Amino acid sequence: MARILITSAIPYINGIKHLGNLVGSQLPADLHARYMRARGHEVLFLCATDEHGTPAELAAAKAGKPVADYCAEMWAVQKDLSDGFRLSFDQFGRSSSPQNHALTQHFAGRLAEAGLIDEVSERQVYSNADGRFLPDRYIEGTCPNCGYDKARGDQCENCTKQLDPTDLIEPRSAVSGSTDLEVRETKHLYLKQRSLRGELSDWIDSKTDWPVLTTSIAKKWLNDGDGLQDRGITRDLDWGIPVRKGSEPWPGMEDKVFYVWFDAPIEYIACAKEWSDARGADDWERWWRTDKGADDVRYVQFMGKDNVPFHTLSFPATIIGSGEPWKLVDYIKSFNYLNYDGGQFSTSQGRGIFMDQALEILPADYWRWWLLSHAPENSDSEFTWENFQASVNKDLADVLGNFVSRVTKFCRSKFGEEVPAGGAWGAEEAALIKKLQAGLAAYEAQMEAIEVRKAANELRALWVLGNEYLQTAAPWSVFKEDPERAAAQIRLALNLIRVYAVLSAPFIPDAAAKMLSAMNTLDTEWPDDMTAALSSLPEGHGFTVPDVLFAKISDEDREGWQAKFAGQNS
Ligand code: B3M
Ligand code: ZN
Repeated sequence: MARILITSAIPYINGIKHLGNLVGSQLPADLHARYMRARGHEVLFLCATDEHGTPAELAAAKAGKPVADYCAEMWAVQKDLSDGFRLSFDQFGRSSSPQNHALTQHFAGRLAEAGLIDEVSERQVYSNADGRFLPDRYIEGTCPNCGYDKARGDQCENCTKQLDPTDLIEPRSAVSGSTDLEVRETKHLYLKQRSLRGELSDWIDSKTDWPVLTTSIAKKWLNDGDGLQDRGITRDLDWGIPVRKGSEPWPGMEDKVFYVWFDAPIEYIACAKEWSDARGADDWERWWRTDKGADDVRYVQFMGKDNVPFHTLSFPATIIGSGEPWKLVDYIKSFNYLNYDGGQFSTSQGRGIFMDQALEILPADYWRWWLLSHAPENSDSEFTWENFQASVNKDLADVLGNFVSRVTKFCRSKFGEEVPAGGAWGAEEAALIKKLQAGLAAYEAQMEAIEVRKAANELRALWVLGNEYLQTAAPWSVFKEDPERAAAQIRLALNLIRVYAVLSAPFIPDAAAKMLSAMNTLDTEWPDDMTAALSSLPEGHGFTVPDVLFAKISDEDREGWQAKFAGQNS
């Protein structure tokens, strides 16, 4: 048994996330957490809301609320939606927590002591029309790297290059659109990332098992010459973590806060402390400090590709630079983008399906299955309503749902609602078990490797084996001549429902729970030995026929949703 620390990129507080955000971090992280728990490992699965920065300030202003109140409300909304999608976080924290304030200030103090912080007088963009300094992401303009005309001052969405606002060509205020911008003097702290280049480079080179998407982005920014710049880690804002050197004031920095990308990843650590504090325990350091037991933790992070530079360079620079024995990430699983029906999902334009809307239409499992089985791993992928309908109807309703329904209903009508006795398994069953055992090994291999789509394919293949068996064994015909033989076949099939529930739970936890409850069992033991697992429900064990597991999506429904979402997006 191993200990596995899992974090998902922490979603911004402002607004409800769309399905593209969900499949790019939280959902696959949940899949991994559920699988690892099912295999008996000790898992700590953390996520939080990312509450600082201008987006939060502006969203609160728009809602006419104090920013702290706005964040508290939106945290509750996001928490509710995570629960709705069955994201099994051990803690859903907040980057505005006192724990994160203290840890962020602690790291800044350590970095200063290590000589890794420069105080730099810099010229920053001030908007006369808006009467304020403009934070990076509220300046828009043309990317000097790729020419994209809606690049933000912190990063170009199009080519992922991290930017400084003064790099932008033809900058304008994203708040008001005003181009009446001037540059004023202000003092800021810079993290001297460049002096950590060697260490970061060696560390990344040692990660030979990382996905190509992760290492290619990391190396691109590390080796690009201008890739690893010293980074400003403070901002002229009201809302955020006040700049302090540990618990001491930082002279000259009184009105400033840390940059949101400095404190957000530190929340991964603070979140463990929130989890520990909430339970009145003191066990968070065994997950995070290598001098306190975390040296045998495996730490896996999940994120969209645009977040990779911050997790392969900036956050490790904070950790390494602190000179303290904090745990560094072992594996970074990153994702491409999910597109929506011929374009991009967009929060600002309200384009696509958002988490709340999705759950209003259909239960979480339908979405979980489609999203995970189409995770944008090797390239961007696309949501279309046709594809969604086809996947749900075929994989979930026709293959898995139908198996469960046929087996339980047939048994009820011929043998009653208990696992039938009599008969024996023969060559057909032996052949099936052999195939199931091999299929299970393939499924496990993909789950261990966090190959999400491939794992979904292997799981589907396991479901198909059950259907094929049922089709060829045909207990409904056999029953007429040889009821004992039919009983043996159905005994296996009922047991296979329990096995499917256990194997499928990481993908579709609600359906899995329904299947287990219909089989009247709490036995969630992993079917390491298929033969034994298929006898776990004994003869005479009672069960019930479950309600329809997955309803098919009709053409009418699909067209209705298509129109509803198209209208909203136009
Ligand atoms: N909130 C960006 C995002 O949600 C950012 C991630 C922070 S991870 C420390 O994509
Ligand atoms: Zn660009």
